[in-house]
Amino acid sequence: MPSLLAFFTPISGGSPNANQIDDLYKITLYIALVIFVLVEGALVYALVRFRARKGAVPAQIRGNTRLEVGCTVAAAIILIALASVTFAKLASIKNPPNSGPAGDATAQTGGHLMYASTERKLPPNGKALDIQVIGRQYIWQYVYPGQTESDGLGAPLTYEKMVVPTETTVSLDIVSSDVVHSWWIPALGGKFQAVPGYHNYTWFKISKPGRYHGQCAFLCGRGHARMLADVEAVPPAQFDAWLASLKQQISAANGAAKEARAKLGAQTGAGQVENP
Ligand SMILES: [Cu+2]
Repeated sequence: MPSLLAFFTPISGGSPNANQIDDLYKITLYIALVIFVLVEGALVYALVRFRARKGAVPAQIRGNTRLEVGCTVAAAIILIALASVTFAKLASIKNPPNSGPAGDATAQTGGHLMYASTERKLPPNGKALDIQVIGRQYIWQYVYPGQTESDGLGAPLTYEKMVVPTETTVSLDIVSSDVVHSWWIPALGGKFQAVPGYHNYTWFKISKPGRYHGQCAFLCGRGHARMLADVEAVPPAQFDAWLASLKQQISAANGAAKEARAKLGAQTGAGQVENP
């Protein structure tokens, strides 16, 4: 039975906000199931019990105030209950919690303490790992904190696969470089659009190492189907080592590019080379 119900409810298990969304669906589903059984049961009972017999004249009933008021009040009570549960859970879906004690201490601040705004919700202590998600036709790009160059450029970045530390609250800043895309890793929470010129924010916090799949959820052009996304959660120490090696690779590539530009500049004159 649980697996059958899971078919009707969202994927969850990756992050607390995804779990809360799943809980809300389940509560609504259980209430709807009870109503479904009651209504369909009454219908089937009436069909069998009062099935037409030759020459039978059905009872002529015109209105039943008590029944009508009762149905309206019951529906209103259900509606109020669903709304109350939704609003009670909304805060824990929108507002991220602090990172756990085992969370990534260095990554949490990302070199700076962030400030919450009306759009961007942050954990109570203001510390989260800040990753920018950029939608591009047709690939997801992720920019991690920490520049490799003194001029503020050369931030570590990856495509398609995002690597994050476990037990750490990750705050996502979702943007687009071209058209509207939609960021969605079902097990890690709700869907967020990447809209050119706007910032949308969401978060997740993964407790155990693992891999979570998703893909662009908004038709963005002919390569849309290839726009896959993966989030891999690794222990904080492993994340730090991974980020350090990524920075090293980017630094080395920047150094090599600088050298190549200088060499080309010496041959053709610096004015001929782009970005001398
Ligand atoms: Cu797309």
